Amino acid sequence: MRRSMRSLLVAAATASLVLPLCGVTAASAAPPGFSNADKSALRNQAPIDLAIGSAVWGKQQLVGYDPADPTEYQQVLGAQFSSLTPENDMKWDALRPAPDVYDFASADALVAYAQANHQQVRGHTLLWHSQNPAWVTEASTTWTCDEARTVLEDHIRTVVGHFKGQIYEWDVANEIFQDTWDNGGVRLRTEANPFLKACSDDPVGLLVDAFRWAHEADPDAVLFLNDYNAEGVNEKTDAYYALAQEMLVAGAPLGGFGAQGHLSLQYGFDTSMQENFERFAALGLQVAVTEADVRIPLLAGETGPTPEQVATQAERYDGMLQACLNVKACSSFTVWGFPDANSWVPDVFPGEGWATILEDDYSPKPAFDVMLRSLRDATPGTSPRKG
Ligand code: 9MR
Repeated sequence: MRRSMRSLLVAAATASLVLPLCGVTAASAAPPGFSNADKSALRNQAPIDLAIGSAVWGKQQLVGYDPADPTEYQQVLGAQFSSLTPENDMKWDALRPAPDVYDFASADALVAYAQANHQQVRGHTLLWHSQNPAWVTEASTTWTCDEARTVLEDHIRTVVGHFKGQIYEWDVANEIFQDTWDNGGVRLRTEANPFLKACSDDPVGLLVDAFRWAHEADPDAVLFLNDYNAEGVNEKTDAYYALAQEMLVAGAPLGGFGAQGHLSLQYGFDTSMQENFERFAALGLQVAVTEADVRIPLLAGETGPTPEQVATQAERYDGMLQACLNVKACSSFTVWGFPDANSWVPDVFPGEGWATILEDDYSPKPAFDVMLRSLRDATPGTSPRKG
């Protein structure tokens, strides 16, 4: 029989609502108002130097939030996580319906919810080849580099400035490297990314400036590069490692490297994740797991995941969490949404799913349980990590 989390979650969420707001922005700050007395909540068991996050689509889940009458989803989100990442609300297509129009409605709702629940916010994302509005795609066909820079600078300064002091980590540049299987192999996306394309003569110069603009708009936010297939030491992360060094030498306020952590049981687990994090940490950067999920391919004749698959999924989540816990520079570990009904996976990978840590009735999967245990084991009480 499944354990219901409902009563515990309601207790934890309610407790959070009566505590004063503290305006916490530093990644290392403790989630205020939560003790490790509640053994059922990830955020309460985490070391105080590690934020535990989830993606959330504010437009669908948080607009209209009433602290006195939260939905069950909102209760779980508040009870379990100390950090939120806007799954879609801070992307260009959400924030920039037209060149001269900024629409912060759903992103503001997300930040307001986070503050009411003593959560930090990871900003996502300022420079990406996907989810750009049609006007960007159209205009970019004729952009000079100067024109692209003007549009990007205005966006970064306006958006980061709007959320100044409210966002502790920003994914400034997302998925800027191609994959090994793409035409041309692992190199900067100077074709698919409209800004890098317009400035393909000096794409690194554009990246350095993008980080500078963001830093000037909010000096306290830690600024990240972020990508998928970036967990272990591989050709793509070698390219990021070289880029990070180049950007740092050029004086860019680069502060972190994020491995998204979108895994599938179709593939093995790359055990070099900790080693990869360690090399970025040695550059003086923070690291983070930014979008963890572990999708499960349906086996022939099965209508859902097998117990073995569910157990392996738990191991993979824990493998990523351990890599993060073992590297002190790992400042946040974020799962890419919950429950399975909200996951992006089935839309994109037919035949795969069950990728999140909670069942659709919010009962915990083994992946949740093992993460809770590992967080508890990593710290004696409300302390930083051991080691
Ligand atoms: O989860 C997001 C989904 O709702 C969107 O439809 C999709 C559009 O590209 O983006 C998803 O989030 C992506 C994230 O922003 C960047 N890394 C990959 C994530 C999964 O596609």
